[in-house]
Amino acid sequence: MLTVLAWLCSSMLLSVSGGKLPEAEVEIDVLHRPFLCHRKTKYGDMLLVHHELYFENGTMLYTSRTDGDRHAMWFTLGIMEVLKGWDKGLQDMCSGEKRKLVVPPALAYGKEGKGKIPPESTLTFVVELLNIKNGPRSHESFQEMDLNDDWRLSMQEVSVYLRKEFERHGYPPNDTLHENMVKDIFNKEDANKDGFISSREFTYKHDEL
Ligand SMILES: *[C@@H]1O[C@H](CO)[C@@H](O)[C@H](O)[C@H]1NC(C)=O
Ligand SMILES: *[C@@H]1O[C@H](CO)[C@@H](O)[C@H](O)[C@H]1NC(C)=O
Ligand SMILES: [Ca+2]
Ligand SMILES: [Ca+2]
Repeated sequence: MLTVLAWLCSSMLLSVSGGKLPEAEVEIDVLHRPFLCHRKTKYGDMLLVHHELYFENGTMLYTSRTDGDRHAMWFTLGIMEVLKGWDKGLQDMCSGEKRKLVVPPALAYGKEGKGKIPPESTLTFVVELLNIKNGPRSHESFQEMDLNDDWRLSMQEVSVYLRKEFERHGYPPNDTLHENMVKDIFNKEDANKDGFISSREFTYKHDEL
């Protein structure tokens, strides 16, 4: 349930604001490139990854592989759902590819640090990309949701889509939950309150990275 909620909420409901990014760069080292590459990641795509996190001194702080594959994570690229260093460092990547990213503090946890991560830490991530999907804000997703092709989404269409997504992820449908989510989505996304989400309202806005 958490995965689906995170997936829907973060990607459908997130609105992004923010200013210019600092000049800092991510150092990218490709550790493995698969032989076949049908598609490369771009902003707005959903990525499924495994990752490890190391301090500058080489100590590992985190690995998503502790319980087999359970902690692989989906996120949307380019909308600051993850560290800026990831948004910058995981573009043009193939499924099956593995990268080492050296992320300066300005693109990670900055002057503050976070939890066990001290202030001004440069972090090293080893990220393996397992899967790529069309982002929820893509043209393809809109078309998939817009069942009657009138270029706007009704509450009914969003509801049908939610139900399908839940089923696809192996969760039983829950009308109460879906109704609440639809309401929430329309509150945030139906900017002109005409009861429909237009393709313009749907298309997510992100700052230039
Ligand atoms: C490596 O750096 C981290 C963060 O500064 C620190 O917590 C850890 O104790 C260090 N490990 C070693 C072996 O020095
Ligand atoms: C359905 O969702 C509602 C609201 O989130 C929750 O309170 C309820 O327990 C759920 N019902 C089932 C059968 O999972
Ligand atoms: Ca429609
Ligand atoms: Ca509208």
